[in-house]
Amino acid sequence: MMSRKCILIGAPVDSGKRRTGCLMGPDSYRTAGLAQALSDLGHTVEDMGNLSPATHAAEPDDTHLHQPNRTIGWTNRLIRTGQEAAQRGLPIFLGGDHALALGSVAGMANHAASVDRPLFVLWLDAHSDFHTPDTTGSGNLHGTPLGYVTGRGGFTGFPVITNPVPEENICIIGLRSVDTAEREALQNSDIRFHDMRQIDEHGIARPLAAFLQHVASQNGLLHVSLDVDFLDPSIAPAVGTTVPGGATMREGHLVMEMISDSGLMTSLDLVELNPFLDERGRTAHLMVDLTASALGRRVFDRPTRSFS
Ligand code: HAR
Ligand code: MN
Ligand code: MN
Ligand code: MN
Repeated sequence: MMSRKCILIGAPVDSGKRRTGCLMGPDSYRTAGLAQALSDLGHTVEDMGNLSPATHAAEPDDTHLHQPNRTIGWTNRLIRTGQEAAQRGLPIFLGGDHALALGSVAGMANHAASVDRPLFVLWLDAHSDFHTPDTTGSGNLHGTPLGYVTGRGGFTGFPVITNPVPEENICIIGLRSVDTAEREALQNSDIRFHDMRQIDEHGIARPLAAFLQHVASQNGLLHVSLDVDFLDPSIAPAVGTTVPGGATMREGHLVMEMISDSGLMTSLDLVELNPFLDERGRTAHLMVDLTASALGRRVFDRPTRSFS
């Protein structure tokens, strides 16, 4: 596995929903030993510390949306910082809730355009996060990043999307909680999406391999957005929006190992960890272990011989 320069970007975004606690995420990943795990794999690690949102207006008091202006401030900050970091290494965004991905993905899309390569996005999540400010029932902006980066309308006051991510460049795996408006929009889109039932029937490796092969064939950059709730709550309880029936420990690791084998990943979000809800740090540790798998940790250097 190639040695990478990993750039840790603390993004304690907590404005994307009403239940707070994700602001403790970046320090929880640090406490769980993320930097050491990466350097043990031979990577260089730079920690940029924790960012704060760019200056933004006070929140309106008459809006359906929760803290839109703070999320706008975060989006501005993360687009700029992410784009700059991507020129120097592999940004790892330490969330923070999933509203951080409005900025991280938009920043990666700008970076990809600047090097004249297409951006692909692998979205590992129980939710599709494809709402717009007009369709969200909850008003929680962590449910909107894929709507924003694909260039859907309604994001008044947010940075204008200069490089929309084409729908056909996005693959969502792990779905089991999709709102009606999202379901309709998704079914009318070119996004590839795989719900848990499909994974139960056919396994998680097949759709992932097909997507990775597609990314490689297009010489694409690959942004991976890992939402804690992709995983089953029995192994990853530290998240506000638990949905039963999620990915197992081995499905999670297999996804990350295949990403590592592909050599395609150029940026990563670790989102929705709420350390306030964790049990002795187990979810933070699991997220660190999954990140290590995505960056080359293996039991053996090559596949073991099978019995035959
Ligand atoms: N779809 C629901 C909403 O928009 C729940 C969104 C939950 N999103 C996350 N990230 N936790 O996936 O409110
Ligand atoms: Mn999400
Ligand atoms: Mn989710
Ligand atoms: Mn959602």
